[in-house]
Amino acid sequence: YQTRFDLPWGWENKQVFVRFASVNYLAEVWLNGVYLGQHEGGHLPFQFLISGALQPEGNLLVVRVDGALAPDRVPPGNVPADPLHSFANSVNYPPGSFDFFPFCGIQRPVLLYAVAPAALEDMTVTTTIQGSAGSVHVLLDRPSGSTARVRLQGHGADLAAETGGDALALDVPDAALWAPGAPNLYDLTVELLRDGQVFDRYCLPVGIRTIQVVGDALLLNGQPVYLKGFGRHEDFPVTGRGLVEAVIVKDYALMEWVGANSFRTTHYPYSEQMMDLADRLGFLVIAETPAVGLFFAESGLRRRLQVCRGYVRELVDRDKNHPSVVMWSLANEPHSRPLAAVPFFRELYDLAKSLDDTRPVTIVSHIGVDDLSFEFLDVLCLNRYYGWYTQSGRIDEGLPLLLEEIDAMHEKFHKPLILTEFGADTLPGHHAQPPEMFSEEFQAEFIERTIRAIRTRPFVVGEHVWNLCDFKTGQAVHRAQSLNLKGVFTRDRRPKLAAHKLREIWKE
Ligand code: GCB
Repeated sequence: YQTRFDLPWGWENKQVFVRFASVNYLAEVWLNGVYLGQHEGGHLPFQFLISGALQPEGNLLVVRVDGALAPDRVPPGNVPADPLHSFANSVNYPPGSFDFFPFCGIQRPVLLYAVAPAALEDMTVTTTIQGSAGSVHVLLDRPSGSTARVRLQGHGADLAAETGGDALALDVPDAALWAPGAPNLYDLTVELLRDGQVFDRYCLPVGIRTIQVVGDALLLNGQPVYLKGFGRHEDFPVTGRGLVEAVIVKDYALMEWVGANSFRTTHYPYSEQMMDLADRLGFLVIAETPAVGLFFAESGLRRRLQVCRGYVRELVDRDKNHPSVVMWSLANEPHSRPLAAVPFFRELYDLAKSLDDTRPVTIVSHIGVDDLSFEFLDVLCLNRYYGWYTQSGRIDEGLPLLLEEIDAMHEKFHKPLILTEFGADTLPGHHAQPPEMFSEEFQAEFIERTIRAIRTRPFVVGEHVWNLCDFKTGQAVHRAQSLNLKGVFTRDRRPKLAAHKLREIWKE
């Protein structure tokens, strides 16, 4: 990819950066023939300081993108047939070890931005609650010799404080807490001053809320919370994974219509536009790294771990200030049985906790009770397809197995459990009575009965249907039209019967 641009007027004495919101998979970047660097992995932002390489006019920005699928990349692809990695043995083309199309390229905006010569580097905002009061804790990474002035406004509050240090707290009496259904946000403004002059300013919406795991309960603002929602994909006809803001707005409208309060960013971090709206609309988000389809054969393992460490850092860095984000998911369906997986995830878990000790950390598993990483992870997340991939067509046989399995997990680990995937492929317009696989009736019944069954277990704290919409995937014998058809909406966002059924249940 290449493009030319002129330096905007007035930017001569500033630090100018070029920022890529997502390039999948490996990006190498040049400006005016000067190599700026590279970034590995899609769905997370990166930037380069380009002041030194800029000219006033006709700057040439060049990006080379390498989207090859390889076993030592994350997510992996072209994995040699290996007993440790079941997906590699199925026929999937292109050969990703995951079930979605490996769209590559520049998928989100590329922006130039300019900041003051010495600027605020970073800020971390966390919140606590005591009775009806809330506290907003602000941690600043800023140039020395400056003073920070912090102001919090909204919901009748107008609070201010100044510090020469790095940290301060603002106490908000009678705080308007953030929650689904009441996504109250305050406006936080941070100004940096030197000799009484403001030289940098940053604004951030802040939601006051807490999230905790206590025993086998998940508590939002100290009260049990239940997640109703979906896994989803950034996927749309024609544009693939390229950002389309209208689709984001549409998807939120559909999720609100159906009564969802939550989603997981399956299987990679979603766009920043999506995350901003989650704060504003009041959705609880499980934010997932791009680590899907991990396998633990020795070859390439250290490298995959290094890449995953980078993803955890970059994800927490990007999304830590979103009140909507209530949990980090380190990976989806790692092939975790080999013992090598345990130290691998222990390292990632410790890293995530060291970066953010305010949110629960999990992985989303298809191993279940034998997944030893659940010993230290905070929440049990399970993907299950009894009645679909196994006991096909026999919901009656599948449901007792599901209950037996989640009971065993609870018995062993005593932690809250979310059924993070369940669903059935469905051809829109195909009907059957009695319900049979691929009919709209089967999907609606499958979803309803699964929900009613798991809700009999008090340790279950959430249900995420797979998937919000049908989505493009690789070619495979079980993927007609190269689509995964488990959407309760079609790929062009029309409801199937199951969407109406969910709306009944979730609005009950
Ligand atoms: C899963 C995966 C998801 C797939 C889904 C399916 O367990 O996490 O990526 O798309 O199953 O439909 O097979």
